[in-house]
Amino acid sequence: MRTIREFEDRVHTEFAGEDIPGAVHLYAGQEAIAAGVCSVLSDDDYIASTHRGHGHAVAKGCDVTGMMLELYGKSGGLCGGKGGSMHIADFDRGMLGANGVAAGGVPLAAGAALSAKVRGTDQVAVAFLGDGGANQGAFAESLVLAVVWQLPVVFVVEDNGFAQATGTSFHLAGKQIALRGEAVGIPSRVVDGYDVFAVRQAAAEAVERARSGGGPTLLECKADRFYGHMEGWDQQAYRLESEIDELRSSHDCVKLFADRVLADESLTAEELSAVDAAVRARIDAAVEEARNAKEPDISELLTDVYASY
Ligand SMILES: Cc1ncc(C[n+]2csc(CCOP(=O)(O)OP(=O)(O)O)c2C)c(N)n1
Ligand SMILES: [Mg+2]
Repeated sequence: MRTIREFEDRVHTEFAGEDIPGAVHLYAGQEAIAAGVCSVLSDDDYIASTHRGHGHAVAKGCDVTGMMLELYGKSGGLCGGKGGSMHIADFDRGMLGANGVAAGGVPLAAGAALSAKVRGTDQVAVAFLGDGGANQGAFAESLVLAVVWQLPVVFVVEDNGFAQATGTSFHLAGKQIALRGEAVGIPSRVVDGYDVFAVRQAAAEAVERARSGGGPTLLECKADRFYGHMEGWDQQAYRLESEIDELRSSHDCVKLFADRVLADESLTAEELSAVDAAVRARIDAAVEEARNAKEPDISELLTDVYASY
């Protein structure tokens, strides 16, 4: 969670300096969801991510320097510097890709789960999507196929209260998204997305169900984002500054984690500070390397564009 937060805070600053090209959506505030879910996955398991995908990639174990190089569009980035923020993928880590299409990763995860089932492995696939993405037809279709084929898949809806500037009070049909899973017989529940322990426990049950042949689960994790929808674009006229202040002061998953582990004495303040320092150094080094790296060579312009079979 600290690595994701530091990565995102730093990208926010660097983006303002106009060093980073393209569209960038920050995940800060929602870290407990990616960290809690991915903490119960192995490298062999799959995730399919969203346009707000940095947190999922970090939590699945993608190299942060490779990610930073990718955001800067530099050679040596995880996708050769040609994908940028919204197309980070790393198959070695089972990270099937960020996705510019809302809910675009959902059928990909269902497909990966089908592949695992057909091949007879015990791999699990997780589909991350937003509350807005939950209105896409591909989500409804994937829920049905996951039930019919009893796929080893977990649908993780990240309800951050908004789809761009549109609040869930405007775009949500029905009382909650989890009911859409229940409607087709998928065990579904709402989870506090600020509480990494709650997310981890819910994800562990869901992954165990999927791995042992019990089929799909839907988790609706609620946590608002700290920044606007997208860097350099969103004035956030749709929410009050006091709401953002309240979010950052009372619903910060990193602080809530620290409060809890200090209170139960499972970690000391010194240990937490050491993590902070190590993370800062790691992200500093990643930014430094990304700034100084070369852009992809012109000879690479057409490589990786089409797959050859
Ligand atoms: C199919 C499709 N329709 C519209 C868009 C434009 N768009 C980009 S992000 C977004 C909102 C997504 O909201 P949500 O799924 O809640 O994710 P969040 O941004 O809140 O993480 C929309 C409508 C898109 N990328 N893909
Ligand atoms: Mg949303």
